[in-house]
Amino acid sequence: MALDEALREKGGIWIGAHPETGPEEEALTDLGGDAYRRLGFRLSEADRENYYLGFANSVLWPLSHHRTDLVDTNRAFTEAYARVNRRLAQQMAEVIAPDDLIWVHDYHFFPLAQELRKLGVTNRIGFFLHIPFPNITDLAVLPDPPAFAGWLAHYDLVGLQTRADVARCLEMFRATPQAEHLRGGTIKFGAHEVAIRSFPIGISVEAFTQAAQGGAPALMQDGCGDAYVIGVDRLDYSKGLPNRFRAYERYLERFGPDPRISLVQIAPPSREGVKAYREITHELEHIAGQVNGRFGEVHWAPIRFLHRPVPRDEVAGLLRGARACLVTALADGMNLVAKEYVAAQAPEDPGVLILSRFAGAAEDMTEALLVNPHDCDEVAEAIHRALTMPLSERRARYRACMDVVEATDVGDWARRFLDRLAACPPTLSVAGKP
Ligand code: GDG
Repeated sequence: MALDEALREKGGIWIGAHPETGPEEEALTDLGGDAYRRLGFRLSEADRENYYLGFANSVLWPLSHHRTDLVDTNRAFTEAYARVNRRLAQQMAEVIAPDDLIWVHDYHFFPLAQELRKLGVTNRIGFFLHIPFPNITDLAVLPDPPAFAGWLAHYDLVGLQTRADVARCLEMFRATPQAEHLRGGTIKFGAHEVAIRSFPIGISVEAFTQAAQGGAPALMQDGCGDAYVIGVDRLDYSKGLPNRFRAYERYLERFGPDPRISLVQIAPPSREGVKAYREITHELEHIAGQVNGRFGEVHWAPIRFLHRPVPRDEVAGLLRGARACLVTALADGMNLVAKEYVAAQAPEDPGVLILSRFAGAAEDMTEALLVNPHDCDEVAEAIHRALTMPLSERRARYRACMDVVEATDVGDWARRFLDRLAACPPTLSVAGKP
């Protein structure tokens, strides 16, 4: 979605995982596409387990979200991660033209530039990390911690979500003997230079604002009270959903249950092949049941928990209708829901964004109600404050947040990244190649 606009505008090839697993194939498969070529690389069932659910989502994801207790070290995961990246590099090398810019996305592909360089690829290669940059002490859980800096050093441009992420990345390079700091955030690693910069991602503002104008869908029209607070998250332990439900319980305890107000939580299933994700689903069902049993009425449930995907236009409409939005992530690269909620609001009567200090979005959206998501009382007070906030303050906070949303529109974000990548000095030769 984020890249569709850029590819339509500039042309190019999109390469991503084939939607179905199957036997490994020699070459990338054509997936069709009208405005630009889409190519798929096929993962085997074992690769899906060991590479995707394994190293990517049971090692790199928890490591980057400060949950090293959930990291599952397993030799088969490590081996699959290296092999899949090597194979993808070989398949990409067959389709890359000499002047192509290559833009790699996310933690599934950290070693891709290094593998491409080994094959003699000298194109400019950029990388964007959608999730938080890990704390350097946490990198010690990797099977080969020093290799991590080497993976990044083979890119020309590394884009991160926030200035805090850039600081953590530079701290890692500072502790890497082969890395030399040049001016600004540029690192020299052997003969190669890599620039580290923040590029806070955003949403397609106009499209989302339009989608929201349909208003709250049929879902809300029957049996629900007048007002609701909303949460929309992939069901992931990093999103802080149990603490959100507990904070809502604290709100009910402290400010009294009001059958005209509910919490609507949309949380579609995610990565259910990983144990930690199955466990958090049970935990949430348990808390919602407890809170509803304790405070609910025959005609009213304080927490409405939808554990299934909802169509995008309905999500947009529901966000528009909500008096407040709760984003209580314990760690989050950016959090697009925070931006979508603001973009969905009616400017003359906007709702209030309650935003975790640990979401990347909080670095710039400082006029949201910023909270520590671990502190149930603070979140409960923020809910009360949001629901009783005077219109003039709601409008002022909305305007300030909307300025940030507009300044980070995803179309401009992609243009800025690609322009910066194109301006990187050329890689004249790579290790082992003339
Ligand atoms: C990663 C980083 C970073 C959610 N439920 C439904 C639904 N959604 C949509 C939301 C939003 C998207 O999914 C979630 O985006 P987030 O940014 O909140 O989180 P991640 O999926 O973890 O994304 C994150 C992002 O990459 C971009 O760089 O911000 O930090 O973790 O758009 O609206 N959409 C529909 N139905 C649902 O039920 N249609």
